[in-house]
Amino acid sequence: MLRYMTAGESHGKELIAILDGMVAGVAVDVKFINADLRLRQAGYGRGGRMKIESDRAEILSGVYRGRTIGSPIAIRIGNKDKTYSGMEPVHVPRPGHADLAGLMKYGLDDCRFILERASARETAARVAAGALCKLFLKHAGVDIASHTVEIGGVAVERVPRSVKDIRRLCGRSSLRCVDRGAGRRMIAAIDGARERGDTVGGVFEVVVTGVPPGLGSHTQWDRRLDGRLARAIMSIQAVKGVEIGLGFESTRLPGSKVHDAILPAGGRSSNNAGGMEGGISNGEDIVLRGAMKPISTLIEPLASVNLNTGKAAVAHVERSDICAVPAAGVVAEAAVAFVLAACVIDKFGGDHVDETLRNLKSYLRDVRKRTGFKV
Ligand code: EPS
Repeated sequence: MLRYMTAGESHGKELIAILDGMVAGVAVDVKFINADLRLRQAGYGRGGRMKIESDRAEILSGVYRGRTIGSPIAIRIGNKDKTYSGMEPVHVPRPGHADLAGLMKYGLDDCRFILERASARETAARVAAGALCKLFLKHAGVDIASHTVEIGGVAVERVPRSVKDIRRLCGRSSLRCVDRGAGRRMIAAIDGARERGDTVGGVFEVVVTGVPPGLGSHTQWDRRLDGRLARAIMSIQAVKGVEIGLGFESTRLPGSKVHDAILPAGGRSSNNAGGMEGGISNGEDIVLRGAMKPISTLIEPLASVNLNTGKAAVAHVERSDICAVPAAGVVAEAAVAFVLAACVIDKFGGDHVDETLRNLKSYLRDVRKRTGFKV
């Protein structure tokens, strides 16, 4: 069973990710992990913290001579801003953050004890664990990319449907957006929010290619791949919605326009299902979207209450981002990579990646024989 866990506070000493259950023999390229960490830090609209940090993964265990050895993999990412212990207590919770709900739950009186862990800084550790899962998935021919489809109400007018197109069309876009015109309008929306002391949210899309059919299962709610992916995306800080394939749009169309006809040689006439039917991957690309609310820390803060005095007060303000949608896309790639790696290991087993791949190949051979489809 593959699992992972993270530890660390936003302004504490460091972040830690532990990935347990990864098979042996996976080639680990720290540069690849660091490239994802860099991407997570990027994107127009990020705040001052990203100018301070330069996130790098240090692998502490589970990798020997550049390959996994089957034991738990601990990864460390140091914080440059480790000012936690010297920070002022926060008594006015920020609407939209975990501050108030967390204080009520944990019986504490300083919002900092909640916000330090609730912060999206934690996603750096998730990205590192997810990058390791991507390296495993590479062996199986699975490739993942993300791009920004909407920010502050400005949406792209064209959507790439392949990982290759995403990589080609995103080019040097600071928003990782394939539509240049829309990208410029998104930047204007972020600038406008900054001038008003406000923030903006948006939507990112993740596309996965090379997914073998048969991951997940229709037989039990918690084995359904769509459910597992939706949970993973929804668990990313500030995400308020997840769509798979055509998503909510499919409710506005008749069945004849929604379902993807099956072609005689295999493949589909369309991919509105987003690569999953009945909670099982069907061999098409997985396509899903996450909706991110605007960051909750506002320079022009909303009304709140000072929990020490019980009196009305404006919410606490601290350094934050205006928009982090492109970064959320990178985090979502990691979240998806983890779920897919876990499902591949569930289905094909093995303790060494060669064993997993042998099982995968023999299964695909069998599917080809039984269906005549190219899988
Ligand atoms: C983040 C680090 C944080 C924030 C942001 C994401 O750093 P700091 O609080 O020191 O500025 O920039 O966190 C949030 C948006 C949030 O809501 O907590 C990071 O590394 O991604």
